[in-house]
Amino acid sequence: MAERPATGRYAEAGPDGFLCGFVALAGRANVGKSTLMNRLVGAKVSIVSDVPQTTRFPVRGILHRPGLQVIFIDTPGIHKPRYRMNEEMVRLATRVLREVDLVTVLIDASEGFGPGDRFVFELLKSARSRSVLVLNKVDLMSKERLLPLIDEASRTGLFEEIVPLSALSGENCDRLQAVIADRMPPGPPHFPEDILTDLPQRQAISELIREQVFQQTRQEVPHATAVLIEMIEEGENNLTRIHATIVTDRDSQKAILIGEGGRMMKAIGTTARRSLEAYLGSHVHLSLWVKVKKGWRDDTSVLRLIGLPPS
Ligand SMILES: Nc1nc2c(ncn2[C@@H]2O[C@H](COP(=O)(O)OP(=O)(O)OP(=O)(O)O)[C@@H](O)[C@H]2O)c(=O)[nH]1
Ligand SMILES: [Mg+2]
Repeated sequence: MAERPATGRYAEAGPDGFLCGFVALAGRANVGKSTLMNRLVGAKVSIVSDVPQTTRFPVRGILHRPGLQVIFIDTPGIHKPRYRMNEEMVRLATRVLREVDLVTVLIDASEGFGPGDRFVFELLKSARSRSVLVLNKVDLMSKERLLPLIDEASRTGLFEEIVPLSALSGENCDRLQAVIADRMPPGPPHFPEDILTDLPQRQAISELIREQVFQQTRQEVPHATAVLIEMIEEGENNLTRIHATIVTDRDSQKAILIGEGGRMMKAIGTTARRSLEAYLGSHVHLSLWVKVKKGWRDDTSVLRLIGLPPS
């Protein structure tokens, strides 16, 4: 494990003074919240794709350092909801802002501030939580373009610190970790040291399959898709059998998900199986079925099954 940094509250906490706190990662969709959480925790905890609205419910990832525990909460991207599902996603993300010790707001610095970011700032104001700003994706831009962004962000008066970084390459992520550590309150750890997330196994499995749908399909298809786990069976010879249903909204989307001669299903199944094997540490036999359930994004019984219980 890393040594304590040489300066700041974290270093001053002393050998017996444990710090433990909750930190939300918030921002509009696709700015890199899940990538950053995985980077900070040092493990793949939350799924990532280049499709906006990948994360659908808050996912916790836990950082362990000597004398410090940070419970990060990766939240769904804030966006304009068109379905009940999206209303619940935004509601959960907004609620988390008020429940944490610190909010880390992300923007995609390569795109600059947009109306979506400003809307997030308004939510942050109402939440009245302490906050820091991350200017993410600096690997995609020249450093000269950073200064005006830092100026504009400081003028909002909302942030205690502004940290430019790249969640993807890891550049300057240690700086953010130090900024966060110095703002954690004293308190005992909430989780044992070997726990990196409290996401239940069933949900983690469903997420890893959904990640492949998001990475391999385009346009409306990923948004119109959910993954329901029907069966997980640990068999002999270190083999886990998993049956999952991919639910989608329309026949045309089902056809895309299956693909010509079943090609898309096969591609999703093969990559999902590999990531499930890495996650479970066993061989996996994965059976996938596609089912059309029109209007499922407004159906609270389905939403409950995918971790979005109605408010
Ligand atoms: N170049 C670059 N790409 C990044 C960086 N961070 C994230 N990305 C990419 O941005 C896309 C979105 O990343 P996510 O981590 O899923 O973003 P998110 O904010 O969690 O998105 P939602 O869950 O949809 O709200 C992915 O393709 C990432 O690989 C970065 O620092 N640099
Ligand atoms: Mg995400």
